[in-house]
Amino acid sequence: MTHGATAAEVATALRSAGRVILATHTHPDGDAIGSLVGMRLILEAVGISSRVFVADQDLPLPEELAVYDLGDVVTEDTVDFSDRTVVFLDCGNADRTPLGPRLGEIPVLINIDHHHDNTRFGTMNFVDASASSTAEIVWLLAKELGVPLTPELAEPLYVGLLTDTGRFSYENTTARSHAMAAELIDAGVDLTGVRRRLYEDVLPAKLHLLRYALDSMAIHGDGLLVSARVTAEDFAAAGATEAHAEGIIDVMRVLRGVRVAALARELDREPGTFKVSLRAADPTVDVSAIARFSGGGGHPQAAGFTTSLDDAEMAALILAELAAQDGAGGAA
Ligand SMILES: [Mn+2]
Repeated sequence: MTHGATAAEVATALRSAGRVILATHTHPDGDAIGSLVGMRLILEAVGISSRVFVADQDLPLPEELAVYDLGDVVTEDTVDFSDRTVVFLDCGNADRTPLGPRLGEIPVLINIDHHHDNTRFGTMNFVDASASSTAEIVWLLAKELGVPLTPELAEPLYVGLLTDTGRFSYENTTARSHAMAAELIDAGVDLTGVRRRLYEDVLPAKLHLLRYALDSMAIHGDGLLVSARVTAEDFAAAGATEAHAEGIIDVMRVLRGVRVAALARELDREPGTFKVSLRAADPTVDVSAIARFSGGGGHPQAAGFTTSLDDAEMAALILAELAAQDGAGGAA
């Protein structure tokens, strides 16, 4: 069965699941962790115990996400799929998990996600591209399963919602997202605590890295594209890690006239290779199509890919893809 499942069908499958493993994509973000933690609590509330899979390379989690209880985490070495139901959350395709080559061993694989280009790799797929976040879908499933929102459940779901909507500023933010936020806040989310942990308490390394990024900033295509890149050397000089790059692109995407922002970060383990984040500042642009052209993926408004191109080559490629989208009937 690979048809799109309904929320009721997913709820039924979850209720009847015996032993559950919850998994997400590599480099888990706020939505990935918020959805895992939320789903674990929801299953617990209906009497189903689950264990969370996190790839070895992703541990330890970034400190702002490590505060949530994932229970006794399983990794590549300890995971056992026999007669398990595996629930993937926020994972658009099998390449985004180290479990990819082993998915065939999984008897029941429930794929719950909001990426519009999700490859439907589950035996049951619940993909709602109109949801701002996977956390939004998990919140809907909590209702479907009759699980009340506790402060403990509400907070991780709020973190998923807040981070995937860029604090309610991206195009994926809807009335339903705000309605969800209102319910979660009523349920007791510590708004001040979440805001401080995720967006304040900033270490100098983060602002130093921002400085290096802005120093490298270049504007291309008569102002349509803004790019910046931080090298491994910049990371070292700033005393920064990958997590400190979070948010830099949001500083860039607000430039007047810009349609796409691109931030490239050199991978520490692969000198000369850059992980590029793309953001659309124009809702008619689909940056996920640009990312897919280069072997990546994501959402229409936020996507990414990996490249060894230099800044000028990368800019030329992005501008060419942008022109191709306009030519294909997109807005001018
Ligand atoms: Mn997400």
